[in-house]
Formats: sequence, C-alpha cells, structure tokens
Amino acid sequence: MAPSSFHHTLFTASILLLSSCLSAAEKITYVVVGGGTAGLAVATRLSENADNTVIVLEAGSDGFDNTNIKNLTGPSIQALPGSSVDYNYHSEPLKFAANQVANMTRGKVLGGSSAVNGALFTHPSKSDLDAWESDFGAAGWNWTTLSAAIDSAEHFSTTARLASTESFHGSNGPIFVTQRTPTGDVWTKGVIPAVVATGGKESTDQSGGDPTGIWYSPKAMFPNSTRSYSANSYYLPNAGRSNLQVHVNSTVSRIVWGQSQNGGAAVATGVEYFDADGKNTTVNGDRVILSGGAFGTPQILELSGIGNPDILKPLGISTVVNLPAVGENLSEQPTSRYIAALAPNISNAGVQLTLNFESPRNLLNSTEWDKAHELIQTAPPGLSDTAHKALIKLFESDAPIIEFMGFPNPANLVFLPILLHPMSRGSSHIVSTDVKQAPKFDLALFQSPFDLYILTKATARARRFATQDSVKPFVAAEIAPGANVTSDEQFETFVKNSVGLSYHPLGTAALGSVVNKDLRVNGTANVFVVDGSIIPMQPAAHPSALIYGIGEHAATLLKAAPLSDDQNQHVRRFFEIHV
Ligand SMILES: Cc1cc2nc3c(=O)[nH]c(=O)nc-3n(C[C@H](O)[C@H](O)[C@H](O)COP(=O)(O)OP(=O)(O)OC[C@H]3O[C@@H](n4cnc5c(N)ncnc54)[C@H](O)[C@@H]3O)c2cc1C
Ligand SMILES: *[C@@H]1O[C@H](CO)[C@@H](O)[C@H](O)[C@H]1NC(C)=O
Ligand SMILES: *[C@@H]1O[C@H](CO)[C@@H](O)[C@H](O)[C@H]1NC(C)=O
Ligand SMILES: *[C@@H]1O[C@H](CO)[C@@H](O)[C@H](O)[C@H]1NC(C)=O
Ligand SMILES: *[C@@H]1O[C@H](CO)[C@@H](O)[C@H](O)[C@H]1NC(C)=O
Ligand SMILES: *[C@@H]1O[C@H](CO)[C@@H](O)[C@H](O)[C@H]1NC(C)=O
Ligand SMILES: *[C@@H]1O[C@H](CO)[C@@H](O)[C@H](O)[C@H]1NC(C)=O
Ligand SMILES: *[C@@H]1O[C@H](CO)[C@@H](O)[C@H](O)[C@H]1NC(C)=O
Ligand SMILES: *[C@@H]1O[C@H](CO)[C@@H](O)[C@H](O)[C@H]1NC(C)=O
Ligand SMILES: *[C@@H]1O[C@H](CO)[C@@H](O)[C@H](O)[C@H]1NC(C)=O
Ligand SMILES: *[C@@H]1O[C@H](CO)[C@@H](O)[C@H](O)[C@H]1NC(C)=O
Ligand SMILES: CC(=O)N[C@H]1CO[C@H](CO)[C@@H](O)[C@@H]1O
Repeated sequence: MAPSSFHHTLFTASILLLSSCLSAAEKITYVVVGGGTAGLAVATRLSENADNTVIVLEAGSDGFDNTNIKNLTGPSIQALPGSSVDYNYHSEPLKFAANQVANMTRGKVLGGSSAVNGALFTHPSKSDLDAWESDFGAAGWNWTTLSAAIDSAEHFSTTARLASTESFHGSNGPIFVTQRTPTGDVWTKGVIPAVVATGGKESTDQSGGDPTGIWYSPKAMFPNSTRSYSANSYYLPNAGRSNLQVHVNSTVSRIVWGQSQNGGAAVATGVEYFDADGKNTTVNGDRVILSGGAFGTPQILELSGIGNPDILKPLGISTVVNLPAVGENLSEQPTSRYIAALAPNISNAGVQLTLNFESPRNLLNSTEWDKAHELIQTAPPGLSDTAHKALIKLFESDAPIIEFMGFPNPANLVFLPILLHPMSRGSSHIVSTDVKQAPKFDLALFQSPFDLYILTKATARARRFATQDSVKPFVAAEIAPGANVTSDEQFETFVKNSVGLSYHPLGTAALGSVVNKDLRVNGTANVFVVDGSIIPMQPAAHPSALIYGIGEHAATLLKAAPLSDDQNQHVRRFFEIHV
C-alpha cells in the first residue's frame, strides 16, 4: 500500500517534472483504473521497467485479512457473494428464463474477481484464440501469442497420481496452479468411466489447445491449497517497488480530457476519483489503462463520454467519442444443474473439481446435430455478423461446446453443465452519472433458442453419466431435475427455470469494435482497455487464465510502444484492423 501520507499536490508536480524530461529511456506514468485480475498483472509487469511510474486505483479495500478469500473450500467460497467484497449487482429480469433476477457477483476488492472466484485455471482452446485474429481481425492476437502470455502468468506444479503434461504449462509465472488428489472414488471409479462408457473421453491435460475430455482441472492455488490471485501473487511480492503505487478505496468517476490534437483523437490527462476519504480528486498520467472488468470498464467509458450518444445525451453527458459498441456485445455462459444424493458413507470432499469438455458430435446424435445446426443459422438481436460466422465455424468444426463441472460436494453428486459458446448477446449501460450507482445489465440469456437447446441436451446427458453402472454404487436418488422430468419439454422448462450464471461476463469493450489491436480505445490517443471486456467471443474455458494472459500481453505491447505512438494517433488508424 502507498503510505497514508501520500501527498497529492507534490505527486502531481513530480509527474509534470517527469514528463517534461523525456529522453531515450522514456518516463511514462500509467494510471490503471481497477486493481483486479488483469489490472494488477499489467501494473506489476509495467513497473518492472524502472522508467515507468504505475499508479493503480482500486475501488475496494485490500482484503488481505479476509480468510474467506484465502480459503478455497466450499463454505469460504460461498460466504463471498453478497459480502462487502462483492458489488452485489443484479440482472434485469431474464425475459427468456422465466423473468428471474440473477445475482451477478463481481469482486470489489484488491484482486477483483480473482479474489472471489472459484479459482479454476483453465487454458482456452486453440480454435477460440485463433478466431480473434482470423475472424475478428485482431492481428497478433492468436493462440501462439496468448498461450505464451498465459504461460508467463502461470507457475504450475504437478501432483502425485494425477495426469498432466508439463509442457502445456508455464512454470515461472506468479500465479501458482496446483492439482489436488480428490478424496474417495466417486470420480476416479464412478464418473470418469461413465463418461468414457457414454462416448466421452478422459483427458491427460486440457491445457494444450484442445480441452476435450474429463480431467482433474487445476486451480490457482498454492501447494497448501490457499488461493493464489493477482493481489497476493502479482502485487504483494512487488509492493516494495517505489514506482508501483496501489491506492485502495479509490473509486474512479471519469477520465479527465485535455486538448485533442492530430485529427481529433481524444487525449486523456488523467482520471478523477473519490479517494479513501471520499474526497473528489484527480491524478495525472501519460496513459490511462481501464481494467474495471466487463461491467466497470464500459461504465467508466460511458461516464467519460465514450459510447452511444443515445445513452449519454439523456444523462447530460457530452459525447467525446461516438462509439456505440461500448457496453454492447455482453456475453455470459449460462449453466444448468444435475444433482443426485450420494449413497451413505461415500467420501467426496476437498477442493479438486473435474471438468469435462465435450463437442457437438459428442453431445448430440445426428438428428439433434441437424436441429442444432439449423438453430445456429439464426442470429439473435445484438449478435454481430462477425461473431455469428465465427460461432458457426466453431460448431461445424466440432470445437468444445459444453463443459460439465463436477464438484466434490460431501453430500451430493453435482454436475453443472456450462454452455461454452452462447449466441445470445446482452448489454451493460449506465443509468446515472453517479459512478456508485449500478449500471443496468441485460444478460439476454436464452434469447437464442440454440443456447437453450444445447443446455437442455447437456442436462439430459448429465443424467446419463449419473445412471451408468460405474456410478450406481455411489448414488442414491436423483434430486434435480428430478424423476418427474423426462420429456424434452420438461427438460427445457427445468433448464429455463433453474438457469444459473458461470460469472463469466465478457465482451463489452471488444477487440475490433471498441479497442484496436494495441488495446487503444477507438478515437482516443492514450486510453487503453486491459481486462475481460476486450474478449470478442467466449472461450471454451473459465476466463481468468486468459485474462491474466491479456494483462501479460498488454504489458508486452505497451512496454514496446513509445509515447510518440499516442501523439501520432489518428482516428484513421483504427480502420487498419477493422475490416
Ligand atoms: C463468483 C465467481 C466465480 C468465478 N469462477 C471462476 C473460476 O473458477 N475460474 C475462472 O477462470 N474464472 C472464474 N470467474 C471469472 C473470473 O474471475 C473473471 O472473469 C475475471 O477475474 C475478471 O477479470 P477482470 O480483470 O476482467 O475484472 P476484475 O478482476 O473483476 O477486476 C475489475 C476491478 O476493477 C475495480 N473497479 C471497477 N470499477 C472501478 C472504478 N470505477 N474505480 C476503481 N476501481 C474499479 C473492481 O473493484 C475490480 O477490482 C468467476 C467469477 C466470479 C465472480
Ligand atoms: C478501506 O476501507 C475499509 C472498509 O471501509 C477499511 O477497513 C480500510 O481501513 C480502508 N483502507 C484504507 C487504506 O483506507
Ligand atoms: C478452510 O476452511 C475449512 C473449514 O471450512 C478448514 O477446515 C480448513 O482448515 C481451512 N483451510 C485453510 C488452508 O485454512
Ligand atoms: C441474491 O442476493 C440477495 C441479496 O441481494 C439474496 O437475498 C439472495 O439469496 C441471493 N440469491 C441467490 C440465488 O443467491
Ligand atoms: C500470431 O501472432 C504473431 C505475432 O504477431 C505472429 O508472429 C504469428 O504469425 C501469428 N499467427 C500464428 C498462427 O501464430
Ligand atoms: C500457503 O502458502 C502461501 C505461499 O507460500 C503462504 O503465503 C501462506 O501463508 C500459506 N498459508 C497457509 C495457511 O499455510
Ligand atoms: C469533482 O470535481 C470536479 C472539479 O471541481 C468537478 O468538475 C466534478 O464534477 C466533480 N466530480 C464529482 C463526481 O463530483
Ligand atoms: C459488437 O461487436 C462487433 C464486432 O465483433 C461490432 O461490429 C458491433 O458493432 C458490436 N455491436 C454493437 C451493437 O455495437
Ligand atoms: C436422437 O435422440 C433423440 C432424442 O433426443 C431421439 O428421439 C432420436 O431417435 C435419436 N436419433 C438418432 C438418429 O439416434
Ligand atoms: C417435478 O416436481 C417438482 C417438485 O415437486 C416440481 O416443482 C416440478 O414442477 C415438477 N416438474 C414437472 C415437469 O412436473
Ligand atoms: C472509430 O472511430 C471513428 C471516428 O470516431 C469512426 O468513424 C469509426 O466508425 C469508429 N469505428 C467503429 C468500429 O466504431
Ligand atoms: C464406516 C461408516 O461410516 N459407517 C456408517 C455408514 O452409514 C451408516 C448409516 O448412515 C452408519 O450407521 C455407519 O456408521
């Protein structure tokens, strides 16, 4: 933490001094908005260069004394949603899912959502990441570059008796990634053979570009099973750096704009924020990096006049850059569930999950595949042509479409099927000029009938796993969907009525529509987005590993980009990547 004696006026003066003596080794002051998953990754990496000064403003507190953050067992994880480290956001009623209101947990604490998440550390598939370059036009963003960036974040350690392939992982990064041996035989002797018996397969490591199959997926945790996340693994070991300052309890309300130049690109001079004492203040910088996450980043952009004038004008915000894609293209992976009570005396506990990734050809028989293929042809409102084509391509190439999460619940056998590549697109927009008022979130889950169809078939398949001979000795009665759910219609109603979130909202400041391949916001000289908002399409993965990779890759790009790149920013430049 910065010393509480931090003196703002002196500090601003020193920045002015720094920026007035640029030389071969450029001195660049970065202001990072949000000390979350990607924010602390990019801030820590940028501060490796002693010429950079990096100031992080985080809305939440430091959270280091919160034992529920450290401890990854069920009761601790379950105590985080709704607590002081959660923004406690709620969705608009889900119009296509029985008008339910979903609780949308997001971390409001140093570390962001990496402090409150389930800690699964999954590498995305090659086909997902190559689509960024080939389909979304983001040159240089592909499997080769991003998987290397994820590896830079990772410190993998193998565990006795569980299969893994070390070459698929990073071994020197700050985030510890560990597998634990599961207790009992439910998974090893029951579920894994059941998946294989029903046409699935066992994986020896999902991290090499093809996650297909069931595996004991590792978590971001130290060998002692406590959470390894951006605050304790990127920031804390480097907290002594004099050029890295992290201010908690500091909520950014907007970007401060200076005179624009060179063809109209908007120039940020810094940001305005409420400091730990609630005082409205500003900090200057050469570059502003927004790392507020998929909900926080579009909120700050809109509060700063970057977005759709139809949304900004009624709130009295003048448009600085007309960029209607801000806050649009929101995607979330909906979940369903399958639960059966375990038979008496079955041991099933701990922190080790299994994940089972399956493809359309695995999940669907030929009749069902034809039906799904027909449904995927119709784009729901809000889905861009680019994303629609990319999704069809993934489906036809039999890329993973469903993941079954298997939990070590002591009383029950639990599978949560997750729809990996949803078509439905929602939005996240401000409704007030007050940063402390929650934006409005339209998740649009199941607006696409394709999404509902796939998740319905997956729920039925989960029951098939649980009723295989190998699983029978471990389970008693089915709890959900329940014995009265048998027809396609009943399964579909069950899925709609019991939909859950995977807490993977992404895409609200997407590459190719809000930011260019340098992560610069279109129409600005020096504002960048570095977080999950830039992801143009859901990966077949839990996204935190990828988001650390985005922080790593962004730092590499920014370290190599001189300030003259910002000064020479013309709006035209954006078209070079946006075809
Ligand atoms: C309950 C839950 C379970 C999950 N489980 C998993 C999992 O097991 N595996 C996995 O890979 N992923 C999981 N995820 C998803 C993953 O954690 C997130 O996608 C990822 O952490 C998001 O990273 P980010 O950098 O985009 O945003 P965040 O990490 O959320 O960071 C945003 C930061 O910005 C701050 N901020 C926002 N607005 C402002 C402002 N105006 N001023 C100052 N600061 C601001 C926030 O307080 C926050 O610290 C889960 C998420 C949740 C919520
Ligand atoms: C931040 O706020 C929390 C909760 O109000 C408080 O406990 C903590 O001391 C504050 N930290 C700082 C550095 O102001
Ligand atoms: C985590 O909490 C559980 C109780 O839920 C406790 O048994 C366990 O020892 C704790 N683990 C650590 C590493 O503190
Ligand atoms: C959603 O959050 C509210 C509090 O805001 C809580 O009362 C409710 O139990 C939560 N619902 C679920 C399903 O967790
Ligand atoms: C990925 O991006 C890098 C960096 O621009 C480039 O060298 C490479 O050719 C790209 N494509 C693939 C398939 O690696
Ligand atoms: C677990 O290991 C980490 C990293 O070595 C350490 O910082 C932490 O104190 C340990 N926690 C416990 C409860 O042993
Ligand atoms: C903070 O102060 C500035 C300068 O006085 C003012 O323009 C701005 O509206 C204030 N911001 C908030 C959120 O009150
Ligand atoms: C969504 O993103 C695409 C690029 O993937 C972009 O072309 C489109 O404009 C965005 N949609 C909206 C409604 O802004
Ligand atoms: C595919 O499964 C459906 C049930 O969803 C069944 O009615 C149909 O007969 C099956 N078709 C084939 C070709 O197996
Ligand atoms: C099955 O039974 C449960 C519990 O009694 C009930 O809530 C649900 O609506 C029933 N479903 C169907 C399809 O009848
Ligand atoms: C990028 O900004 C320029 C100028 O503001 C605008 O003409 C162009 O349409 C923008 N691109 C997108 C994809 O919004
Ligand atoms: C070894 C063991 O835990 N046995 C228990 C199995 O479950 C029955 C009934 O629930 C108990 O009575 C046994 O003690």
